[in-house]
Amino acid sequence: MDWVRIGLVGKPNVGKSTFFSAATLAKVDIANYPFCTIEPNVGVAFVAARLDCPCKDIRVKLEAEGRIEAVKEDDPRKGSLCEPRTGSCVGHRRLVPCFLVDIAGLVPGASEGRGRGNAFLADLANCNALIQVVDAAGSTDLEGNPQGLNQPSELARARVNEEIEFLGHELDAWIAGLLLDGWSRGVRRVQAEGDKGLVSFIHERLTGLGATLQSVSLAYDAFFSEQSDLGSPWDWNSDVIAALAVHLRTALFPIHIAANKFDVAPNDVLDGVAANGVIIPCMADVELGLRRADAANLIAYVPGENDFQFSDQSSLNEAQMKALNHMKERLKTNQGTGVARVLDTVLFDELDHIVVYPVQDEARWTDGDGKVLPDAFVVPSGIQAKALAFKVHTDLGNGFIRGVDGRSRRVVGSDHELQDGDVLKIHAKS
Ligand SMILES: Nc1nc2c(ncn2[C@@H]2O[C@H](COP(=O)(O)OP(=O)(O)O)[C@@H](O)[C@H]2O)c(=O)[nH]1
Ligand SMILES: [Mg+2]
Repeated sequence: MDWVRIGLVGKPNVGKSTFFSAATLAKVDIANYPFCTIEPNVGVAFVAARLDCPCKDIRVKLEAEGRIEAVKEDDPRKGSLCEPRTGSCVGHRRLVPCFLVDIAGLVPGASEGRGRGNAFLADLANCNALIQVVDAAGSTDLEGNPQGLNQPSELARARVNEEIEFLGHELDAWIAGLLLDGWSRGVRRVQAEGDKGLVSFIHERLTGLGATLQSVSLAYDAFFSEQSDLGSPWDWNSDVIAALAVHLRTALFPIHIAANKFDVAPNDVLDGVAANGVIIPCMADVELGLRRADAANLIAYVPGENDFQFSDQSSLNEAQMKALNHMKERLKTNQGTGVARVLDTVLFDELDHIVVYPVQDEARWTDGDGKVLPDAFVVPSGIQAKALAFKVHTDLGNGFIRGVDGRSRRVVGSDHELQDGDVLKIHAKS
């Protein structure tokens, strides 16, 4: 089971744990996944697939054939017909899982082993993407000490920029450290192979961080075109290696920003703030409050939306009513809390993933037990049929014969590229 892993990182007191709690509030039964040990700072967040669940197609067909009735007003599933093994589906809005990691311990000098040191950096390395939670209100200093709310926007903006730079510098220093260790000796060893040898040497050094040869190669080219009179790589001093590390870091770690505490931040705080990933305003504690109120049946709130409905106003006391009305207003002005939006953007746009539905019966879209569309896999866009088969089961990958597209019923080969929302049957030798 390789679910996408997204790390939440940032200085103390910005709202990482609040974001984590809000996004992972729904409990998920990990017992179904015996190989999945889960650490306390790792949770499962559910993200809505961008396209309707294919159970909508099933409903449309069955209704047209007069085999089922139209959706009833009071249907709790709002028409969904699938039986998700993990996650849920209401109104054909299919929720798919990803891991979220609350990575504490970003302190100045982490790359030199301060704070949690290498444990902190190892957490980062195991993530497919990072979201840096920053305090958009500028209400805390770099160590997380409270500085008061209602900061002027120039100061808040300066603090946000400082936070973003700070994480970048830590990662640069960490990468530079990995390169510097045994650099001249290692580089001499590959000198006969020229630039190509150098790139694969760097790649070898950084594979633990999830570096690909392609990303290292691009970063190296960008670095190389910027420098003049480089001389022999084994003579490069630590400044040159640090410059190389900056290019490698931006290629390896796009850092997406959740500009948190936006409810108390100056409106224009993000003007001119730049990151090497997306920047999305967030209100993690509003999200947490709403999800809790929804779980307690006080309101009906769908994460990502910019409004909610009261369930039974008479059951609310005055304080609850006031707090919820306040959140209602915040939701409207900010167009949602931003929590679902940042996860959606990172998973589907930045990581470029899609959701596909492997089935065993290409006509009924069921598994071997007759369950309808039980699995929704979050996979890289353009994944080939055989690679998907391997994700379902190693035996299915090894024995791959052909696939059948669930909609067109066409036979597809091992290199057939899947599209978002595809349903696929895989035939394999057993
Ligand atoms: N105003 C406001 N406060 C928030 C928000 N998110 C978190 N906080 C508060 O910020 C403080 C630190 O939050 P926490 O999640 O523990 O931060 P962490 O140290 O980064 O894990 C807590 O008092 C939270 O209630 C937000 O969106 N708006
Ligand atoms: Mg925390």
